[in-house]
Amino acid sequence: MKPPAAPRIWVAGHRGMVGSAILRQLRARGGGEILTADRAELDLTEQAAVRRWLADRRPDIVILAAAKVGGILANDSFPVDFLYQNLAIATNVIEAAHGAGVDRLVFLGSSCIYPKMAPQPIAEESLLTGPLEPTNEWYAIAKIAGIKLCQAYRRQFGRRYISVMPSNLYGPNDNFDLETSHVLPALIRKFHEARASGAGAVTIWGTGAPRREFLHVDDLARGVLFCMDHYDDPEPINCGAGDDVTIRELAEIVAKAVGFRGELMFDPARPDGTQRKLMDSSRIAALGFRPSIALEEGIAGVYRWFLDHCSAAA
Ligand code: GFB
Repeated sequence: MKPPAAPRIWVAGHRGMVGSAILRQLRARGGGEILTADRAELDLTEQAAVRRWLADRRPDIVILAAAKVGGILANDSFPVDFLYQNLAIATNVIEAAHGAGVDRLVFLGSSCIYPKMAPQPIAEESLLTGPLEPTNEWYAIAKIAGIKLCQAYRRQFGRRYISVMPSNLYGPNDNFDLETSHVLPALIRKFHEARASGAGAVTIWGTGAPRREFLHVDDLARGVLFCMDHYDDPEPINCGAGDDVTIRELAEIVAKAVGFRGELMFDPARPDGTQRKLMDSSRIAALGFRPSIALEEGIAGVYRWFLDHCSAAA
């Protein structure tokens, strides 16, 4: 069954970095109706509430961008939050979408679903071929369960539910809290504060040697809508930038964007996490999608966003 030309699309998690970027893309392209629900109106970890909300609103398409997310330290420190909340959100929304007759759903995962030692760049076929990276296995297990649930609804009920796997993401509306954030917003804030206070050095977690692939969230949002329109297979589909940098290289780029000229120190007592998780995004490229925002350009834009929205609190 094809979705109608002007579909009703529910973006679950529309206040987050990913959901808000998807909302911007949907609004830019127009047509159809966009549904959202604030947390006060709908708690996605409450099954009965999610069932009621979906049965009442009956969207044609669900984009599941809601998740409990955080950087390496948050993932490692709060295993219950990352496993339970993400499992609950995925199972509640996917089950209730099916119950409400939703035929099309896009589930968002993460590159950390792939085994720690997967061959690089990591193809979709690597899923469940080896042990996970321990610092984020709780989150990864919940995301793998979400992928499998989409596959199960497809197999048992013929639902056209798909899963998109983003690489590490960055962009507006990110979390800039130094304890719970991902590396890129943390570095923006650390360099900004060091420049403002005249500090001569900034300490970066780990050795600086791990490599990460960073995709701007606006590119991801375009990729998600592209997959919604053009992808309909059970296997997850990777959506990454196509290249990666070391954390040291990332720090140099961020320091330059922020105008910090002091020393970069590394703290090996902090976890590095996996050494590399560059994804193979050739499947989505073959369908016709390519990201367009270069890392330097994207970081400069996010720093402007940070100055406009967060620097007073920083
Ligand atoms: O971004 P991040 O927390 O996520 O860390 P992961 C990436 C790398 O940056 C690690 C280093 O090697 C960190 O040690 N790093 C250096 C820092 N300085 C900092 C800092 O100030 N803050 C942070 N956070 N890192 C997450 C997973 O893994 O990636 C999630 O925990 C999710 O499950 C997400 O998949 C995309 O790439 O290590």
